[in-house]
Amino acid sequence: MLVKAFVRPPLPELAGHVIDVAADMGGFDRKEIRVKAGEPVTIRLRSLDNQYHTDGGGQHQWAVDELNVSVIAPPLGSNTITFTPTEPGEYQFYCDICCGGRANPNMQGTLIVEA
Ligand SMILES: [Cu+2]
Repeated sequence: MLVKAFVRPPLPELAGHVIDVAADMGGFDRKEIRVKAGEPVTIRLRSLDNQYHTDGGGQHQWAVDELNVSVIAPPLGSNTITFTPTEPGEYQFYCDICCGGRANPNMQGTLIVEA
């Protein structure tokens, strides 16, 4: 637990509408993300796992098939993707890299695009 606290320095400020999502082998730190249709949003995905994880090598993914969006965070690092959802609705986001991939209920959540 202590180690985890030490490897989480704050991330720099980014312009625009940024939603921070963190992932480790236990899953995403948020199961639901709400965004507005027609407004650009940046997902900043952070992996809290190091490269010694045998399953996925510490990488995690945040992907939504219907929106053609996928970003992969490196071990103990972050990566961003910016997109503009156009169709209101509920979409499943998931990671397909680590333990069980998208079949793992912890490694998925719901992106809600509001009108
Ligand atoms: Cu993952």
